[in-house]
This record gives sequence, structure tokens and C-alpha cells, in this order.
Amino acid sequence: MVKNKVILSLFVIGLVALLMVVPSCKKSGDTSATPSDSSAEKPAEQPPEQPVETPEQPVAEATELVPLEIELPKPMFVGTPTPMNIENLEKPLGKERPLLQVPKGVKMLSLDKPVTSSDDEPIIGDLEQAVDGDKEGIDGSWVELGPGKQWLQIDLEKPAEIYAIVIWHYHREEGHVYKDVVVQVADDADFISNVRTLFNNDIDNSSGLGIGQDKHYVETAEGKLIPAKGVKAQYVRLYSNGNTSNNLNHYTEVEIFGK
Ligand SMILES: [Ca+2]
Ligand SMILES: [Ca+2]
Repeated sequence: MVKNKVILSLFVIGLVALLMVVPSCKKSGDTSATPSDSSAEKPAEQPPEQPVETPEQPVAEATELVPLEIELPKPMFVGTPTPMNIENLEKPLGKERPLLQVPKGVKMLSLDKPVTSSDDEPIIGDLEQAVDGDKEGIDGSWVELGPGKQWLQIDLEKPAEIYAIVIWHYHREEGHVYKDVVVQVADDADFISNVRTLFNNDIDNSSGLGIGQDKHYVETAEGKLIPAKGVKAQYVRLYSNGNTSNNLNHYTEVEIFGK
């Protein structure tokens, strides 16, 4: 009996000792694994969240959009222009043109910049009148280029991100539509390098600059606004090929906005 009790108590002591050792082993195993695991996981989870948030802020600041204010001349006629029998003609909006949203810091770049043309001896006025800031519809405000296909070109004097081009051909009288209006930008004055077309309503490619998808439009005091989406270029060239009243080409003013 005594022998059995001793064996039993030894067994119990042994069991208790074993139970005490096993959890301590587990604990020491856990504690050695847990800090290294958590220290490895936590920094790995956090950094991807931070870089995602951080770059978003500068991008949002850079593309902050503001309405482009365009100073308009006095209208020379009131009401919607009479419908005309011309193919692919844009319908009048019947209200003021909505303001174009452009990045903050965009301003007019074209005032008094150098102007050249396919017709360097205009019939009326001087080429410089296209960028002199006078866009009124009265006599003496426009330059008249010769008949047929002609172009007028503005040199911004350095490459710029262009966001809008506004053209006033001639808005003294109602119902003028200019033909084969094509607006291109390029890196060089000869329009050989990196030429991009921003507007083209030459639907039959009679000017040889490609088939245009844009619509004909009636001249008004609002001018024609051509969005340019930040295209980078130094030179802007504007083509036309007469108008619905005669075969001459006119520029009252051209404004190029960018930064
Ligand atoms: Ca002018
Ligand atoms: Ca044509």
C-alpha cells in the first residue's frame, strides 16, 4: 500500500511537473513567434495605405479646375442666327456658351505674339490685328487675307500647354460661315514636326489636311471655342477657305489660352 501511494504520488508530481513545463514551452514558443510575426505583418500592412493617399493630394492640387473667363466683344446682331443651307452645320445653342473648365493658372498667351500667314500682304489691315486684343465687330478690327485656302499662324515664342483657342473670324454681320476651318499645332514654324489637328470641318478633304469630323458654325460675338486639353506646342496654325459670302478669309482676333 505504502509502495503504491509513493508510486501514485510520484506519478502525480511527475504529471504536475509535466503540465507546468508544457505550457511554459508553448508560451516561450508563442512569445518568440508572436512579436516577430506581428512586427513583420504590421509595417507590411501600413505602408501600402500611406503611399496611396499621399500622391493623391498633389495630383488633385495640380488638376484643380477653374472656369476660363473669356472677354467677349459687343454683339453686332441679336438673336439666333438664321438657319442656313450649309452641310453639317452646328445647331445654335440658343443660350450662352458654358464656361470651359481649365487648370488653375491658365492665361492668355497670344496677345501681341508674332503672326505669319500664307498671305503676307493682306487685302485689308495687318496680320498683327489678329492678336492685338481688339475683337470688336466694327470696321478696322480685322485683317482680310486673299481668296481661297489661306492660313494664319501664331508663334507663342516657347512651348506651352494649350487648353483653349478662341477664333473670331468676322462677326459684324449675321450669317457668316467659314469653310474648311482647320486648326493645327506643331513644334516647328514649318509644320513638319509633331503636327496635331485640334479642329477640322473640311468634310471632303478639299484642303488636303485630312477629312474633318467637326461641324460648320455660324460666326457670332462669342467666337469659336476650341478646347485643346493641354496639348504641348509652340505654334498654332489656322486654315480657312473663304466663307459663305465671298472667297476671302478674315481674322478679327485669335486668343490662345495655356500655361
Ligand atoms: Ca484684332
Ligand atoms: Ca472642303
